[in-house]
Amino acid sequence: MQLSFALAALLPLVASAANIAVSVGKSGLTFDPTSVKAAEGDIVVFSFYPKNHTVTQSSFDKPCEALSDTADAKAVNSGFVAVESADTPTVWNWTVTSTDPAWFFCAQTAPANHCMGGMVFAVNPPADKTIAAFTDKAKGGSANTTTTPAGSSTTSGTKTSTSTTPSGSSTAGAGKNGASSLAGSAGAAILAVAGAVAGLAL
Ligand SMILES: [Cu+2]
Repeated sequence: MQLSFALAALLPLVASAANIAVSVGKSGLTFDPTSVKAAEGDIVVFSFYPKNHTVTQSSFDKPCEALSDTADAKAVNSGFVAVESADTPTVWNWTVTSTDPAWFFCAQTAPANHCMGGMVFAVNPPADKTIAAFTDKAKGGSANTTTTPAGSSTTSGTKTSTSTTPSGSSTAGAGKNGASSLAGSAGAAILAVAGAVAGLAL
């Protein structure tokens, strides 16, 4: 009787220290999940995926700026964790010391700024400071005008194709228009040339 009573009293204690799994950079520039609820004593088990990310504590107001150590607490920072293969993620644990909200970002900035790409994470975000709001702030970053979560990597990728495609298609269009108006004024040779140009452009 007494023993079972003691066990029943212990069970909630045992159950309360949880391991919370979070993957870092597993599918793009993301923490997954983007936020968790954690109790004091819980362990957040971060699994780092390629290529090179961090878990760095920041603040709600400045998502992409590392928090400084205070007299009370050391700011949480995994440092850069370089990982070769997605088959062997590197695991890093952080034990939650308080139920207060804690905000994190990835400090990688090359070749793209991961934080401004939305790579942020929160523990116990309160109702008035959601992870969505935190992510928006991160994406706004220091340059509010550059919206893109897709960031610089996608932009540079698209730049090449967009600069070639419009110039190519507009040349072809001009060639065709020119061809039809020239055909009206009977320039057969020029029409052939225009056709060839249009053909080349296409
Ligand atoms: Cu990252």
